[in-house]
Amino acid sequence: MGEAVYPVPSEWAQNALVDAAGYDEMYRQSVENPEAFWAEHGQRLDWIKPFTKVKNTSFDEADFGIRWFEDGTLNLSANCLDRHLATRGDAIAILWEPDGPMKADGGGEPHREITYRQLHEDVCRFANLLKAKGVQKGERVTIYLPMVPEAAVAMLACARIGAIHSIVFAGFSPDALAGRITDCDSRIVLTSDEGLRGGKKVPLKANVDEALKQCPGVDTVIMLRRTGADVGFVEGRDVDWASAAAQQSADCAPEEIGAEDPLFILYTSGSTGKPKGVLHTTGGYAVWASMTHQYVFDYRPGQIYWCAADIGWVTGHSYVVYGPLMNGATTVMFEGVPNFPDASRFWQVVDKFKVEIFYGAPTALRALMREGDDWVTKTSRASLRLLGSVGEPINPEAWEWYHKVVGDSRCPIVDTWWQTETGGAMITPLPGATPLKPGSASRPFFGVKPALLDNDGALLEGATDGCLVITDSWPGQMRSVWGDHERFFQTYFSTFKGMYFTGDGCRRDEDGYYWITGRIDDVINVSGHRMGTAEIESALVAHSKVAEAAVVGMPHDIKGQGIYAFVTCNVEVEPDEALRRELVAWVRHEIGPIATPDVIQFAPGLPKTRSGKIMRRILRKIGENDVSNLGDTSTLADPSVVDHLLKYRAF
Ligand code: 6R9
Repeated sequence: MGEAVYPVPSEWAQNALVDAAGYDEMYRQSVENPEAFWAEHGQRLDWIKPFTKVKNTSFDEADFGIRWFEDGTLNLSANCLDRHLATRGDAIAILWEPDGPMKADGGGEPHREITYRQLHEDVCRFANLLKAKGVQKGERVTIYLPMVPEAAVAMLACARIGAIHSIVFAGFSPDALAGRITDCDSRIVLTSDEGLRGGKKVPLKANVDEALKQCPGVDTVIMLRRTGADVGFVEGRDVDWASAAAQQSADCAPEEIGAEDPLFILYTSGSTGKPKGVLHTTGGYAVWASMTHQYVFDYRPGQIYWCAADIGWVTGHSYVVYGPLMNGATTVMFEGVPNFPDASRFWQVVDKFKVEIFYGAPTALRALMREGDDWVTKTSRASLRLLGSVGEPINPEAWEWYHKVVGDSRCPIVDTWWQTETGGAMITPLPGATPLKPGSASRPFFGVKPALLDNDGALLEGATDGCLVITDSWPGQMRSVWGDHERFFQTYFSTFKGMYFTGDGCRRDEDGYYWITGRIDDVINVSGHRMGTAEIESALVAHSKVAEAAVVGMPHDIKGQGIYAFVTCNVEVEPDEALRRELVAWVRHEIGPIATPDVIQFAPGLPKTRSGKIMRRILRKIGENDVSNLGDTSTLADPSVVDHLLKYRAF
């Protein structure tokens, strides 16, 4: 059976920003002469002091460094707000939809429409409040907020004064929050009394109070009232958001920020150790986020655009807030979940706001697909023109459903491959230029030079499978790991010398299309969220009854990958169902619900080599339910361990 190919619809080929020939030409320029290409496209921003240097980057150990537009200065909040005031001040910047829909009888919470002018004012007031609390340029501000417009206000206020924001997803536990606050040495936390998601309340302030027991350095908590719940309030430390912001002036001149000054830190899981603080700087990130947003979504001012990601993930940073606002977009911000109060929710919001561009995650699509087509087809969706996918590989079946049922076979799908580290889309179709193949992220964006290597680092040509690397820098690339520049180099540039290693496996077909096959390191992708197996293992062994643990991925119909944990208990412990439940609850408590193990298999021992290394290859195969050939097990210290694992495996 040949692969399906969906040609570019003719109205797209005619009207899009770039067509196929345009893509080829721009791509060629971008890789043949990056200096000239980015000197031109760097002009898309308003600079305070224009840059004269464009690219100064090396992936080699001797002169390692990544700098873009390094002598330019700018302010990102001014690029998102001030620059639009004269032309689009009364246009809607943020269309916010609350967790629960309005009821037929008029009850329920209304949506909010925030114009660029209003957002500018809110950001200025909040920036002044941060300054009044002593926040300095370069200082870290931790943001632990639900999907409310104030989250965007907080980000932009930090950018306005040059503070570095570190957003912690509001689903993370107090422990996970505390670790991130401590790592970046932040003394101020922004939160709300509670969050609302899928009709359930999330005790955010209580989580902060709990976390701060471990963080003596935090002296200020600014709390937004979202539900009005009665929560703890520490005099002298806690500040009421609304009343404190209202007292501030609505005038706040944007600070002059160097292109290479930090913009934000975002913690993400890697294959080893605790989560890394991925550091992005200002100028290159801004060029990348705005340019990819414009070209990948063929965005034109006035269009209603909705990225359904949470601001706790990089997709929310680049494609809910920064990219769209730099482009003067109307960006929808949705507090809720796809299946509350029912599985029509996404498409009802699309109809309500006449959304033209919708960008979501395969895991949500798979969950909705399972509920049946009626939830979709009873809505109109006539406003939709373009669909996007991000976060994990989209299986062709879900792609076809998205295309046919959600998009009425009318809307191209841009399957965008990228990472927290890359700042924005890297391998992606452009809707007017790229024929689509379901399941393929297709071709590189301008300036991106992907390559495939074998395990020994040899460059592979033509149609092949390999490890995906990027051979040259692009403006949106992360600049460092917060507090550990050496770890940055080691993690990404030491596996294959002189190249950025993505951690993903990939196939390239005869048309030069890239097909991401998933992580090849010890990272698993659960519902589009990255989890380091090491993190879950360390949570498990922190339990007093657990001696050892090993975690691998397993196939999961909805989540893409699930979490399969092998656990060895202390000798005196008799593992049973109660302990299994206790451990599941424990991991949820230690990290958060996204780390909930799907399977816990108790084992008297883990397969280890004589030198004591866990042979993860065997565990991975069990997790994948592919046990017909476990490979060479002769180097195991005790091969009988494997028999027990196989006998009691979950599938
Ligand atoms: C943006 C984001 C990054 C990892 C990445 C890869 C997977 C993301 C994908 C995709 C296949 C796509 N991934 N997009 N795999 N097709 N379109 O998700 O960042 O949370 O850092 O995850 O997600 O494995 O390496 P992040």
